[in-house]
Amino acid sequence: MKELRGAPIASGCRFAIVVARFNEEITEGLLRGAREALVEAAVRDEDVTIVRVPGSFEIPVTALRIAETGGVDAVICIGCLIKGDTMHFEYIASSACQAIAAAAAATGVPMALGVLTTLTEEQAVARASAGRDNKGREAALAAIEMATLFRQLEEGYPE
Ligand code: DLZ
Repeated sequence: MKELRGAPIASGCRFAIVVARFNEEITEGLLRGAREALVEAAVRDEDVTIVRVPGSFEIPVTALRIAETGGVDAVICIGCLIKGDTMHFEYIASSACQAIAAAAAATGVPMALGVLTTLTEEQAVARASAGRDNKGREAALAAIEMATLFRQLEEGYPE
């Protein structure tokens, strides 16, 4: 029996982080969490590209375009939708999340979901604060695990 799993160290892997500017104070907190996780995984700064977009609605097409270039092992998607802020909350949240999943499936490049969908700003602040529960950090950890797993798949199954 063979068992494959991702590794906690991802040196040599390349990542893009697509960050929405809408609700910027929150998304910057998520970005900090993601960057810290990448540093802890020994990912070099030059292997990380941060791409800023207007809002969460623009994340999927940007992630798709980046993945199509073939230059990254995984894309970390960061955004924040707060229910009170928009009557379109459900539309943007579900279309953005579904389109990110579709982009990952279409390109074969792992895309980690670090898009918050919260009922209140307090909930968003809690999820973007420094610490191990930061959702940007959690998204980056998923991206690291998937990137290192897919590197193993590309190398072929070990005998
Ligand atoms: C327009 C809008 C609204 C009202 N609310 C949010 C939000 O809570 N979070 C977010 O990331 N983006 C929001 N946007 C912007 C849209 O994502 C998008 O950038 C615009 O509709 C332009 O296409």
